[in-house]
Order: sequence, then structure tokens, then C-alpha cells
Amino acid sequence: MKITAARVIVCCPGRNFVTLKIETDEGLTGLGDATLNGRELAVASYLQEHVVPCLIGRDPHQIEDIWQYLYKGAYWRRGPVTMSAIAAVDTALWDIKAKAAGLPLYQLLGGRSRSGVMVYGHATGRDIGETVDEVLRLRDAGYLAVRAQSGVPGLDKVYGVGSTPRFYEPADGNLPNEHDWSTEKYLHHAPRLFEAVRDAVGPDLHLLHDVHHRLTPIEAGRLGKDLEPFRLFWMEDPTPAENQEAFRLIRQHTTTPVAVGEIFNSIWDCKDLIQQQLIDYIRTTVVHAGGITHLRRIADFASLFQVRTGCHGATDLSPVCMGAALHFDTWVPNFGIQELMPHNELTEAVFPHAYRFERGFMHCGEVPGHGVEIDEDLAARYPYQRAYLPVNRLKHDGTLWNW
Ligand code: CS2
Ligand code: MG
Repeated sequence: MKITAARVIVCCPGRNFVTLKIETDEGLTGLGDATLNGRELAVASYLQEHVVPCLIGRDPHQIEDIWQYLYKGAYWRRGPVTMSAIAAVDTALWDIKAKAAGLPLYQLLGGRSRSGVMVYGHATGRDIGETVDEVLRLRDAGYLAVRAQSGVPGLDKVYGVGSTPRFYEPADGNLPNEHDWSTEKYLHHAPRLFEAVRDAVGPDLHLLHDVHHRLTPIEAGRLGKDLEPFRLFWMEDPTPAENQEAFRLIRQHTTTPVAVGEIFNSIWDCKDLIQQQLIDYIRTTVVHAGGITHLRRIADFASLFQVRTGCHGATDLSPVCMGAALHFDTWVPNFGIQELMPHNELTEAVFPHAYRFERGFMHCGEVPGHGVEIDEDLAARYPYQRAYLPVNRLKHDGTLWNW
């Protein structure tokens, strides 16, 4: 088999998605997600200008060799743009190989390890009462795990809280919006939120929380300690992770499990975190961490240290990424949980897919490949629109803070 063409499709059915479609001389096609929220066109042009010309004429079955060719051959290794582009090629090639074999992708990875993929949903509210209501609504809808975020008294706009309780979309401005932050107010509020939520749901529901990189390591240690009575499944991104060593300080102070990695793009970003058992869950996913090939490498390494997976699954990852991630989750032995933030109806129509939600679990489906396609005519009706993630400033003096 030979690759005859590869096209980059950019569309905006409510938010921007970059999709790579690889075509072959045998008529089989494969899709890969290349979406990098807020920097979409950088990856589109990296693919179009620098990667696609190198693919034409190659054997799509040589997934590993093509991965190494794009990684080592770039000379400039790693980084979110490069790794998202490599991920898109890799995902599309796995899709083609699985279609050629007539098997769902998870079968090529080693087969099914579980009956379904446990997911966590998002409960957001402007205050504690609204968040508690949302958690209960998701529990009643069948979720076994829920991430809870709420507005913080005294702060106008904070991470994870939308203008309506049901909908939260972080990329919301033609130029970056500005949010405000106060660590003091947040640290006062967060334990109260989880006290109320745990009280309302009882002991069984898994509860998660995303700190979105905003605390110093010692502040994160304190938050973890304050949250211990409420038995969180995880505390996510408690502090920025460029310095992996920083997590040791958190570990020394709390037994609240820690999850990190949605912005990592290679095994080198999490090597120390995993090897030194400074985290419990690794959140890298297909699109931003070099595709199935590299994600599998990270997960296998993590399994040696009892670190489990918790793939990022926000709406800025396209259904193509979700489909591929669900096949990965169905196979990976050290699976933890999968994030689920459902896409809008238009996105679901642009990307018809085989996966489905049922009573707290996602099922990847049994169609050959990763089970996600693109309706190119429909996609063409929703062209790219520039959108940014917000920036975050300290409330009391406007210092730019971590988002
Ligand atoms: C997040 C995302 O899902 C999560 O845990 O932190 O909402 C994240 O902010 C976006 O994916 C950014 O693109
Ligand atoms: Mg997050």
C-alpha cells in the first residue's frame, strides 16, 4: 500500500478543529486530530508545508518508522506543534492499518482489557449550590465520576465556570479575555465546595478537581491536605509542571492523589514525575503527545511505577482524538479514567463516530479503525474563526498569572 495524498482540513463547528486525512492507493483513508487550542493554524501549516510532502509514496503500514522519521528527522524535537503534527499522522496511520486488518483499533494494540471506559463528567456552577446541583444531575445521568468546579466569591471569572451552569468553553475570545485570580480566596473556598459536594453525594461517587496550574507547590500541598477528608479521585495540575521536582513538595504533604500532563507532549515531560512516583495519574492524550505510538510508550513506562492513565478529553480535542483515545483506553492495562466533555451537536454531525456513552462508561465501538469519520461538505460550511484561551491576572495588582 502507498500513501497517495494527505490533506489538512480546518473547520469550526462551534470551535476550531484541525484534521489530517491520509489517502492511499488502495482506497483506504485514515484520520488524525491535530488540534492545538488557540494555535490551530501553526499545526495546520507545519503539516501542510513540512510533513505532507514527506508522506507521499510511503507505505502507511510502517507506522513506527514514519514516527521516528518525523521525530528524529525534524532535528528540532518535541514541542506541542511538532508533536501534535506527528500525532495526527500516527493516528491516521493506525486508523488505516486497523481498517486494512478489518479490526477495531484496540485489537491491534493487544485487545480488550475491560468492558467499558469509565469517564468523568464536568459539573460547573457559579456558586457551591449550583455546582452541587450539577454533580447530582450528572450522577443521576449515570456518571460514576464527576469533576467539580465552582465560582469563587470575590472573583468575577474563574477557570472551569461558564456563563451558564451547563456550558463551559474556555476558548472564548477573538482576542484573549482576562480572568482574575486570588489564591487566598480560592484556598478558602475549595474545601468548602468539596465538603458540600461530598455531603450531598455520599461516599461512592468519584470526585475530581482541576486546579489549572495556579498554586505554588506548598500551597498545593496545603490544598491537598485540606481536601483529604473528602476523598478525591484526584487533584489535577496543582502547580505548573515545567519543574518536575516541584511535585515532591506536594507529595510530602498530602495523600490526595495527583494528576498531571494534559499539556505535556512527550515522555520527557513526565519521566521524573513517573519514575519518582510523584504523581498518580498521567493525563497525556493522543493528539498532544505524539499519537497512539508515543502515548503507548508513556503508558507502558508509567505502568512500571503504578501510575495510571487519565486522558485529557476536553472539547478542544476533536472527536477523532476521542475515538482514538477510547480504543487506547479499552486496551491499556494501567487505565485509570477518561475525561469526557461532550461536543456540541454540530461537531457530532461533522465527525460521525462509532463511540457512545452508556451509564458512566464510554464504548469505542467495533467498526474497523478508530471509528471516527469526517463529513467534509458539512465541515466546509464552518470555516476557521480565530479564538483564544483567556489569560489570568492576580486580582489585587494585575500580575499575569498561570492560566
Ligand atoms: C482542562 C481543559 O479538561 C481539562 O482538564 O484543563 O479545559 C483545558 O483548559 C483546555 O483543554 C485548554 O485547551
Ligand atoms: Mg485540566
